Amino acid sequence: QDLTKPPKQTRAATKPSRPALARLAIREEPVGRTLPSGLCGLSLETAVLTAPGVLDPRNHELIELHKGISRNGLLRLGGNTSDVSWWQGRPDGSQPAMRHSPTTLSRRFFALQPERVRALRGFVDETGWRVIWGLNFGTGTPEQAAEEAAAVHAILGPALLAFQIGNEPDLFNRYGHAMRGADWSSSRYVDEWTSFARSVLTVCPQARFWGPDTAINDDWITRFALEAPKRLGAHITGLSGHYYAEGPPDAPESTIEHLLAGDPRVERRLADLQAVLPATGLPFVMTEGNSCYLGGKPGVSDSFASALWGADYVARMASGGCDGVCFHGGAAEVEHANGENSQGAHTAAEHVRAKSGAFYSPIAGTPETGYTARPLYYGLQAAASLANTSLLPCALETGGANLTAYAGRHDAEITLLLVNRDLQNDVRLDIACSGGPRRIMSDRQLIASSVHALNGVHFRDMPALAGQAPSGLAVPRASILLLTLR
Ligand code: BDP
Repeated sequence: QDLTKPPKQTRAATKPSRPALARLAIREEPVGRTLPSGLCGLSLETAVLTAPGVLDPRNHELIELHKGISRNGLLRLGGNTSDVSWWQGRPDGSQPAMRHSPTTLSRRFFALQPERVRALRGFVDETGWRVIWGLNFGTGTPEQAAEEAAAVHAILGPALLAFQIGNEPDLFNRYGHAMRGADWSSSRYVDEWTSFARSVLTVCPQARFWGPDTAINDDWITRFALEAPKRLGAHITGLSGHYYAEGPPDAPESTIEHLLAGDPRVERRLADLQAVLPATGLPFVMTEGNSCYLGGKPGVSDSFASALWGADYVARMASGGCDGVCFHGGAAEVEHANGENSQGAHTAAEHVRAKSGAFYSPIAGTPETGYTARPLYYGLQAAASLANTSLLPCALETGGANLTAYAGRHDAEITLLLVNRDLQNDVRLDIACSGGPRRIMSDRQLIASSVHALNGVHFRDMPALAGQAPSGLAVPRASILLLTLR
């Protein structure tokens, strides 16, 4: 893809209409919390560690792509394959007796070799990122978790932020993981989780834990947030959950229009978090998620729409109190199967097919093919421009368009992220700041030839606007505008 050429505009095909007139009022006081520098992160299947050369200090292309998102982001290793992985630490390399056979998640177990974790250490040291490591809670034992944790802790050293124990434990009764049947509940989970964590602490007394890494049940997050610190005290250093905007891929509503319309579940989740987070004093990160589960939907998850969705999603979560979002991806080479189609049937083959495309991954490729940034990647870069800023209250009159605005201040500068997810309406925007008139320092658009574009997504600088007052700004339909004001 040639990022130097502007994309061909296909908009002429649609009827020209008057732009929606929008107005944004930014209050410069009170200044909200400062967003972490690692606001945008990535998440990978644990099983990616079985592929040589991926998370490796010699994988320069992948390292640079990570640095292009953040200089100190969060790389979460987990997913369903973390619950079917085992630590290959015995002198003879043999597999310990697992607590349960792989069930609907995978047809096999994945062996984790110490040398791959050493390569991971080299990789994250190059990127400046830190790791959240998921231990096997699904099919492993507390003793196995302890052995793996001690080894991983020793190898990763300061690059290890925390362990998680179990991926999406609120769905374990669906997967049929060891003895988690119909009576599986958040209280049973917290009890079992505690015995795993205590087992880890006997061999790794400095271990830190995040959790609960749940899929959909926010009441499990609340329970974990209240209970786990009571039991493990300062060893609990963060809270986590997952979110997929759509899915499965074959559901009729897994569309671009639906993705961009906004999701009331996000608002509900933020409200649930607000009720519990302040009292815990712990950071909260969406450690996994993406546009559409089961590997994403082609034409949606890999299109420019995913960039518009992803940028808005990160900023919305951040402005609601979330400290970071890790987008799931990679793992094109990982064979694993889970989940159901819209009829509730397991579709292992479909999932494997989806996985080989890994449609939602912000970064596509393998060490052999090389790597490319997918449209979503640019959406993360756009959202990451709010990192290290302190959020300012915004009052937005959208003029009827599906426009969102987020403002963050850093010293004397205000960074603005404006996301026009509207597929029909261009926007003309006037901005007023409570502290007095401000001028545009820089102005970049994230655009593509159409919301369906699979490549050609690029930032376009608009130097002509520098020094101007922020009024009458064009925010075309399906585009992002990034401004700095001074
Ligand atoms: C999530 C799992 C992850 C899968 C993803 C998907 O945690 O391992 O890869 O779904 O279905 O629920 O794409």
